[in-house]
Amino acid sequence: MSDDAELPPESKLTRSKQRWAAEGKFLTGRHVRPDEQRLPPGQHLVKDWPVLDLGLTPQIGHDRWRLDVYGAVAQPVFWDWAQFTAQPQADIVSDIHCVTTWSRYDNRWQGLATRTLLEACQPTDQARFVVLHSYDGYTTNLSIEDFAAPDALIAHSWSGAPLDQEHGGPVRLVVPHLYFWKSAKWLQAIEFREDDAPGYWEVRGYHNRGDPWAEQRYSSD
Ligand SMILES: Nc1nc2c(c(=O)[nH]1)N[C@H]1C(S)=C(S)[C@@H](COP(=O)(O)O)O[C@H]1N2
Ligand SMILES: [Mo]
Repeated sequence: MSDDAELPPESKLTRSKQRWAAEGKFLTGRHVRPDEQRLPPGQHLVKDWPVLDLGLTPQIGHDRWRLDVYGAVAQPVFWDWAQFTAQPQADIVSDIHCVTTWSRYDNRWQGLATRTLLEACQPTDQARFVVLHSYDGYTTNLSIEDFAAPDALIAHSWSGAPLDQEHGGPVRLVVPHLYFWKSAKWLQAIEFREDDAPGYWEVRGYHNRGDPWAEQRYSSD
């Protein structure tokens, strides 16, 4: 018998998970970051929660709301509200860092961890990027590793109550380790892609990745 036979089985999914884990440990530094480094460079702390968007606030009732997950996935997902809320729930506390320089600590979110979604939709080996599509026409792009960060989630609640419409309710993405423009409000669809497709702000001068710790604010940074 060769040595190979002794190894546990590997699959596309376990390989992807290993890739996410290897990336993720460098991305979600919050718990290993000393307190005095909790605030990224150039940011200031706020207690309130500012509203920032394109100025359109889509009114999407639970009856009309759908989440479509498609593209480079083995199992496309089309959930209505009942199906979405029946999925395993995550409860995550994280900080917000907006590129306009405000940060807000200790936001408590509930929803579906992006890792749980990845298990459901099974991205193909070729899937490398994710584009979020919102009900207001907004889009934003992420690498699949950033999307899969252990503290990223598709949130329906904040501070124990349904997410306000102005903050993206019924459902928004939350990706705490990147600037907040990556956290799409009024989420409608998640598209998995083999190639990158810069979104609304990414084609208007903002950084393609947006890591607040590296101050990746603008395309030239
Ligand atoms: N659908 C959608 N999502 C969006 C935006 C938007 O205009 N439309 N703006 C982004 C930007 S620039 C920021 S800073 C945050 C603001 O979220 P908040 O209004 O809940 O603070 O949402 C992000 N997500
Ligand atoms: Mo923003």
